Amino acid sequence: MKNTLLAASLLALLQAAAHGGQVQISVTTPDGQPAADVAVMVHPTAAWTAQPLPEPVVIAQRNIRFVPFVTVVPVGATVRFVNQDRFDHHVRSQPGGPLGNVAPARQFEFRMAAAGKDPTPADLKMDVPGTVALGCHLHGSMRGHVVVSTTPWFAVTDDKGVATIAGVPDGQVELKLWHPEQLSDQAAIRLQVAGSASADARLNFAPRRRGAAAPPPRY
Ligand SMILES: [Cu+2]
Repeated sequence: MKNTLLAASLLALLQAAAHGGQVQISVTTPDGQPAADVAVMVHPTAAWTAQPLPEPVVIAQRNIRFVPFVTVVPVGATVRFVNQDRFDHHVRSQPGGPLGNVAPARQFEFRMAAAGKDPTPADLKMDVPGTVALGCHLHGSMRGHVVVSTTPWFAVTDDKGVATIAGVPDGQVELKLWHPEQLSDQAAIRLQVAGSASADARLNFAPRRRGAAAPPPRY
């Protein structure tokens, strides 16, 4: 009986180690509203084991928008652009930041044929860490963002301002936050992960509201 219990708890420990911890962060604006579209990257303080690269990460062109608006990929991953609109797009990287002075981590430009015509997806390997603002030559209002992360643990906050990151190794971690409109870096947050951990954060600026009624921000 004792041995069975011991074996069971050992197994639980091993499983916890294999799956890692879960980090949840809740991000608000300076006036306490939920902050969506915040990229959250979890950097363990200790060295970590390299993680396998994900399958190509899809950014759709849908209804004259990039979907999702903010995409995070680990460095070395492939981003796949897929045009789901019935007209062409002409995707390009462009300078980012509210002042338009942040050089894209990778420069590219390509025409995407309309869906149904010749919907060949365009694959791009993101091998330089940083950020890339996305635009379209044909539709000036189209905006999107890619964060190329040096850590494999990340997520983007949802409409409730919440991001959940699974599989984080136990131990001390630093959370780094990024929002496309930020002028200066957000304060890093230190956390101790032991199975799970949660944190609250407040942006150091008020992002413009983005929704169905409001046009995407223009820089
Ligand atoms: Cu377009």
